[in-house]
Amino acid sequence: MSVRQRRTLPRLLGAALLLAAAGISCVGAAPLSHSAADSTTRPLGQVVPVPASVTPAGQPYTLTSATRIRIDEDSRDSRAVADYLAGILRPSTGLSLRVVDQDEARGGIRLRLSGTEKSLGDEGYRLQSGRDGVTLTAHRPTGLFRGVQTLRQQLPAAVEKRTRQPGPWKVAGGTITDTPRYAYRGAMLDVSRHFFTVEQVKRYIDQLALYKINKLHLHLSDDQGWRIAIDSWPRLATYGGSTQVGGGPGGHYTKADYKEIVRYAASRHQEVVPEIDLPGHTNAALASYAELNCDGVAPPLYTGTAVGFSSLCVPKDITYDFVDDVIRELAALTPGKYLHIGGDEAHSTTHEDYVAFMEKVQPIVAKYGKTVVGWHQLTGAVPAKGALAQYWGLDRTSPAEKEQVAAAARNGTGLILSPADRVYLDMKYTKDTKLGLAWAGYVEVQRSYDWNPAAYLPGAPAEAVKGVEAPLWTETISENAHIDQMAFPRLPGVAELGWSPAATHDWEAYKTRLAAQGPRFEALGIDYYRSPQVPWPAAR
Ligand code: NGO
Repeated sequence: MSVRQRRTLPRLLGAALLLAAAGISCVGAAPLSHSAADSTTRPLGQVVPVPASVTPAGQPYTLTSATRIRIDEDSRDSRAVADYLAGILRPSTGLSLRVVDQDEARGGIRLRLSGTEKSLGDEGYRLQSGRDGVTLTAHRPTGLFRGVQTLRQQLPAAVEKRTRQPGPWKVAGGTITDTPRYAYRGAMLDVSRHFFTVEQVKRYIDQLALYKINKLHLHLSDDQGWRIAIDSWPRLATYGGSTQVGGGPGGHYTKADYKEIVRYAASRHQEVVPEIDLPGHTNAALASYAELNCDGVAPPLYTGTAVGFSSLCVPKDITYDFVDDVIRELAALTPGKYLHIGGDEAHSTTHEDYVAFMEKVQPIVAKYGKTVVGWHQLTGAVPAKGALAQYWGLDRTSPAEKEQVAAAARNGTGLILSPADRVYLDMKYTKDTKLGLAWAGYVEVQRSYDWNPAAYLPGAPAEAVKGVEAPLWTETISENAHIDQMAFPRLPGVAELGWSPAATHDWEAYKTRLAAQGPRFEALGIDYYRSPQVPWPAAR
């Protein structure tokens, strides 16, 4: 036993005693026991996000060469989930794991869609595991996909590797029944400040899937770059997308690229929420088309990191032709419900103009069949019926600003919570973090996890909160390794806040479960921040 392990074990046992004392074996994960140190069978429910209900019982299931993945006949959706699961398990286990109709085999891993299990909702699932097999039951295919993430995490971390590993491959026995706390559990990637390729976005989508994130918000335009091809205004992408922070070459998505991102996200049961930031944060557009500027003069492209200096010309008619074209083309690429229109930091737009602009633009979003999302400054105008406001304030945000958002929430505007001093993934962890910004303070792992979305904003009713989102702004982020460092391990904590019942919230228990994700991050090639707040297992 290494010194590190000797230090970790008593902590694990301490946590086990605490959990046992709290008597929470049926809510959240099974209590830890000595077997936590035995990496072959992870105690049932020791996953992130922690499931709503966990009842350990009986023997584990062991995957063998006889294991089949069984699906209901004729269900294309189940087959897609089964193929995805097999794709994860085959390389590391070396097992064939053939996908078969359920009648062709017994036991094994069964993916079962049930029309009668309505209480599982769109995303819930039940996992039953015992000596003879594992059955995942869901009302919808998305529930099967979420259940697969739990199943994956019940297996040893080495299952994530892409080369043959020794095993054994055991799933602890018992029953998990799990549904999400919030319907909106998002992650945002800013592809404007630095451009990220389709492949890079897919890599992030795969990482998000493991933690049951269901919304991928793409920040597609900002002062530094316009990243989506719009046929009626081609220079937006070809010129407005031609650079990025620091002056690199930038880039943009063709419509085919973008459709591929949307398709891939859908295959991971994620909905893409596209954002065109308006009326501020628009220098890339203003630089591309002189006629969008009040003075008719196009500014140069911008590669710095200041905010708040650009604005569309609110009084000009052409502004709304532009917005209509962009939203029409973007909505046509968007199977999802939402279209994000930004609205933050419009410091170069007068208040009157801002209100007038939002009054004209929100109906355009509705005209093309989408629901408005805006940063919470939208509540300074009149949010459209059904709109969501994304709150990105922080502890020191003025009471008046908080109250403006809370009042809108009391009035029916839904909230997505992204408090910058909690869940902005671009904030430094500590003063020593090389990447990131610090305007909202340092955000260590505990701080990003340890808050309650339902009670966060004073005066906002709990029912107004539709979920949480972790934004990753990319002024300082330009590579996969940077995304990894900033998102991991904070992102899984935000995912847990969005998914798991409030009753399971407990930093002490969470940090132990998070620690167990360390080897999984490594197996997946995620270069995460080794926060000293988390009792990571000793490297093997
Ligand atoms: C702010 C600003 C962004 C920055 C980000 C950096 C919002 C909503 N607007 O968040 O333009 O990139 O901070 O942390």
